[in-house]
Amino acid sequence: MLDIQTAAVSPPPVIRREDYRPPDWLVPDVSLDFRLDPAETRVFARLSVTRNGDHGRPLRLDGDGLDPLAVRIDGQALADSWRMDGPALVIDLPGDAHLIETEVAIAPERNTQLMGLYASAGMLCTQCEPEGFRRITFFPDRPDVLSRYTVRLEADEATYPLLLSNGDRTDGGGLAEGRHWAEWRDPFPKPTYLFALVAADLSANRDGFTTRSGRAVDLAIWVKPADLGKTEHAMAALKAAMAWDEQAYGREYDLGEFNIVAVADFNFGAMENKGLNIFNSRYILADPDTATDADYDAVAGVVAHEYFHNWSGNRVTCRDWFQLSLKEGFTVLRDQQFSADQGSPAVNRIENVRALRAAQFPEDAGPLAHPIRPDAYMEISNFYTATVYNKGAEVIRMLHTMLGAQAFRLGSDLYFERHDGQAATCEDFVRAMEDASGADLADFRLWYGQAGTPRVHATITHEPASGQARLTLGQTVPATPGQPDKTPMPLPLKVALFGELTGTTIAPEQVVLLDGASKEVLFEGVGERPVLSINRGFSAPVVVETDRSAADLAFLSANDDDPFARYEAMQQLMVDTLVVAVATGEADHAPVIAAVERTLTDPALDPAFVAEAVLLPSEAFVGDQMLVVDPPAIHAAREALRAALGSALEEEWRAAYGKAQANRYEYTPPAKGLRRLRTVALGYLAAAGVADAAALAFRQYDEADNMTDRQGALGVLANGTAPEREEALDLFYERYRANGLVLDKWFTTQALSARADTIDAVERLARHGDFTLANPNRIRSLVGAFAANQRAFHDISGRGYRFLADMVIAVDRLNPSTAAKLIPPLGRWRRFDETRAALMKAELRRVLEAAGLSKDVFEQASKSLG
Ligand code: B3K
Ligand code: ZN
Repeated sequence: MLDIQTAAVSPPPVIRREDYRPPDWLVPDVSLDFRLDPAETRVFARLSVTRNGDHGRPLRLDGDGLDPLAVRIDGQALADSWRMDGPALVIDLPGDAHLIETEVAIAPERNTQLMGLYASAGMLCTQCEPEGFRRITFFPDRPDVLSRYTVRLEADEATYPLLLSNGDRTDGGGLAEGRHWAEWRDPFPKPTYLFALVAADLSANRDGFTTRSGRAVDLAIWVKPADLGKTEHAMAALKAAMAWDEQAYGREYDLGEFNIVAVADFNFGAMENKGLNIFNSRYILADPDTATDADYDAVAGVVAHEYFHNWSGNRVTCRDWFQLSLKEGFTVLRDQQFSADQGSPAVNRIENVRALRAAQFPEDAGPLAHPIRPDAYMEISNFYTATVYNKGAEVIRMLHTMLGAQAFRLGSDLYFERHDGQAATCEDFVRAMEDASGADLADFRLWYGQAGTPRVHATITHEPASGQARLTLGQTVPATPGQPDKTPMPLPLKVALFGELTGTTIAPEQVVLLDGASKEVLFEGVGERPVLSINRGFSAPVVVETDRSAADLAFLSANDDDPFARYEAMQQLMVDTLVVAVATGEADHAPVIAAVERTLTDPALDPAFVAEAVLLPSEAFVGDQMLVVDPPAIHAAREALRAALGSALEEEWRAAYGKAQANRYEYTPPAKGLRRLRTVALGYLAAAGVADAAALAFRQYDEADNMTDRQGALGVLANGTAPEREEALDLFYERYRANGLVLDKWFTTQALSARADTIDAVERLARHGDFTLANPNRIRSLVGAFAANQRAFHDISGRGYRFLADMVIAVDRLNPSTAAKLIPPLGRWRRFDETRAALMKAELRRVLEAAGLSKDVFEQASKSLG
């Protein structure tokens, strides 16, 4: 039988931040004893509980689908003292300290939600954040109850030779009937969401790290024996992250062991359980034949992210789930800083901003908008969002910019020192920054409570006679659901001025703090007309509107000394051109062609930067700039500009392609940059329709000695109709059909195709023998990718919407949190024409009518309908 959620007959209750109350009971110590078996695992729990404060309330232990097989209070089975209140176990306790023992039975192999203890490819593993622990045993399952854990694991030795939990292994041995056991102790008090166990038959890549104070740490990355050769990159990233956190934040590792386990079935990227990180295998396994350069970067970024949580999340955790950005926003910033230090900071920043604009800006502009510290939720799993993570990181990055690196570091030191071992709040973080720097951050706190992307309007005027230039800034924060009126928020804008005639810097970069609705900045001694460079490095997560001409943008794209600003000017030029093209059916491509040519042929530029700068903004991003999104018109306008760029610069693309082609595979930043540029150039040649495009792409596919080139060529072929397309797709499938992670790429490439018949292909692929709803990566590879393909998803027939809704309903029966993540594209109906909007709303209604809907999907679908 499947593990099916119960129906949300009446709307689920709303949990509010303002209702926070400290826990009634604490659990300083817990011991857990697991008799592990996929069909039936017995869990024996011993909780030492203490009354917290002066009250007479009972002990309430959260449970989800658990039946108490035994309950003992101080060793006695007192049947009158406890009762079930819905899924929770409630115990009346006379004194202030008691020992509670419970026993439950759970069935990991029937756990399709992948929350709690579940089975994946022959192993048993856990996922507890945010509220999975209550599916394992009765406990106050909230992040502000911190306990010291002793965990005993017992299992069949042949099936599960490896038994892992948090902390350090303290004991273990053999038992009768082929069973064995291990004991683990974690000396650091932690909340339930950081608990983990693994029982498996895996091999380890072992290594070591000595912390700067001399602690020797045994490192191990556990994977299936066949995958051992794909763990070197993750191990190198882990050691680099450990060293980086010591140097950049003064944070050292604190246990004798650090284990990472890779699993194939996982609801998201990875999990920072204390001393035992559990990973989606796609963020661990990498070798040149199966992982692209982007995959390598993601592996390093996620390994570092989870490691950094050891301080920002584990040593200092969250008081309640409304504070999620306290650990996630800060840890994303830390992993971004790490990645920037490892490679090209400019390209890294461009990638961060592109991700923010693709995922967070639409969220902030739609029905699911929420502040980085939300005020209310039905299901907290729905709030692991780009807003909490990526905008959360941008907010802390602004603090870094405003306070300066030194004061920021003093603030983070104070935060860690003050709150070590505590469950803290976002307010605690801001106060530590304030106390360490002496800055007044009273108004800055608005960023935690207000949703919506601020719009900054900037104009510059110049009086040649007086030599004065005046920068006028204005700010508005749009209304969002539940927040009709907003207050302007302080935001740091990095600004510089360049001379139009001489190309020189008139005013070097300065940070202008826009700390109200408007501001004026005066520049003296400005002889020639200044060109404004603003929000350099993307110093604030805002939309900047300027009246800069195409000529000014082209000038900045060639002359700005901030690489991000240079990229941004080019993007703006491209967006402006495309918006005009969509509105009028025609546009002057010449300024974009000239700017791209200059960038492409500038020998001083890093190819990795060039590859980013010459790429057109996505169809979705162009849509975000329009009041009513017209997907076919955007597609046509963008394809026309791509074709024009391809033809006009054919020689230059061929030259860039040829230069990159000579590059032999190695994993270094210059080699990566050349590979990226190579496929970008190939894409433009194909867009131009040059006669040999498909042959070139097929040759690249065929001769590739790495996945970046191979997948790049396949992606270019997949957009077209040449016979090489089917040949390459078939070859790819045959070569990689046994490798789930690579097969995901095969599904994604087809789902992202620009062809008009992509919806047919996607419907067919959903019936393919390798498509399964049991694996979240596979669902995302087809359904998630397809919903991001603006033209195909928004096909006027409504088939795309119907397909997505069907998938949501089917996935929800197995895995509600993964189903709920598929919904947001349907919630964007307000931005589309009446026909599409009606079709999208009809599908949202159909989802809401499905029997047995989870609260995860109910919350997202009902809010999306508005
Ligand atoms: N903290 C986990 C995310 C858990 C998501 C639960 N729905 C991974 C991370 O952000 O590092
Ligand atoms: Zn995280």
